[in-house]
Amino acid sequence: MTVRVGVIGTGMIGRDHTRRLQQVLAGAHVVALADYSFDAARAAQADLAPEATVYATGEELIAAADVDAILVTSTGSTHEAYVLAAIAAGKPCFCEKPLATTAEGAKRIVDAEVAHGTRLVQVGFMRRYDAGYRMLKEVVDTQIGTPLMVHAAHRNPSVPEAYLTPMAIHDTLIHEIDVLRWLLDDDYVSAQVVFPRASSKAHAKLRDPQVVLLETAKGVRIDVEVFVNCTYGYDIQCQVVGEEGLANLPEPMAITKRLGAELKNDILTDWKDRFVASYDVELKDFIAAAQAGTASGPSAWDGYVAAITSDACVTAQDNEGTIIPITLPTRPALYN
Ligand code: NAD
Ligand code: ISE
Repeated sequence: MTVRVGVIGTGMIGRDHTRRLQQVLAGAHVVALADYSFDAARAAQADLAPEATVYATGEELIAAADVDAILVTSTGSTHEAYVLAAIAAGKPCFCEKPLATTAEGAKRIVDAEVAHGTRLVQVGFMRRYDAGYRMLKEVVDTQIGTPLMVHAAHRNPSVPEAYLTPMAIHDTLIHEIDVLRWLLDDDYVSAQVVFPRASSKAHAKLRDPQVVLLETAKGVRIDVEVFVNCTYGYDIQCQVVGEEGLANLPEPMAITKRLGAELKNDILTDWKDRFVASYDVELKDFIAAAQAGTASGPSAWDGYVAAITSDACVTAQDNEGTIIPITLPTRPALYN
């Protein structure tokens, strides 16, 4: 069965996912598009999905009889309402991160899905599908002994002026929040943030870099450097230290050059290139589950836990050095 998909939000990643569904992956076809900017939706239609219908609102798209499944790739603050509408319509829904911009909003989605009784939501935490993280998890699970510590870094070459201090958590660290929980099969119990000497590229509304310290229920200590104006490239690092050894996330494949009396490798600069394959695999997973009328992969519960953890980290930013406890509610059976 070919899944007929409606895409809400045809900005950068909405267009990229539409391209994937239309040109790369089998089993799905984009039949509907909507964006707050009608011109943006029309442009995506012209460039990527000429046969799709453009709807004036996301709500109309969700209600359309010929739309089987929904992709929510609009601005983060709009996700909650669209995901709730998709659940109410009983349609599988892939939602880019964040699931919602508040923990309360994410909880409303969990409650709605639990009331529906089966999974319909997949959150766009694509790193769980990355071949490097999967190899790392296999080694952590089987070879290096009990994990004790994680040292990680999330570095972007630069960010726009509108990117502010809390976005380092909600927009950027959120990937580590999810993937490290998955990697360690653990949950967080506290967060703390400290700010090193500021980069000259930081400004009044953006403290950069920052170091987030997380502690897990099993006692693992995690430090993540978030440095969003690191200048030199897009660089994701992750090292897990276990009782008997340590394991590093592999570097992306790159040609080693001996050139001009130097030995060098290029470093990627764009997150789209770094995780290009994992975006394909996450959507393949979404299509396969949607064909059966359900969802798999990162769940609404994972989105909710990420939102609770993000909120604690933002509180920790506002109270530099203070350890902020993280308490999770009981996980509903649907997510076991
Ligand atoms: P973008 O600004 O390029 O696109 C967002 C689009 O949403 C715009 O076209 C805008 O007009 C539209 N929009 C705004 N309000 C809307 C509404 N109420 N209804 C319908 N459309 C609306 O942003 P982007 O970079 O494509 O990011 C979109 C989402 O994807 C964000 O939540 C972001 O965090 C997430 N994202 C995830 C990753 C990842 O690595 N998984 C990467 C980038 C972005
Ligand atoms: C962006 O929104 C993403 O999700 C990227 O994966 C992340 O690396 C970047 O920091 C975010 O701004």
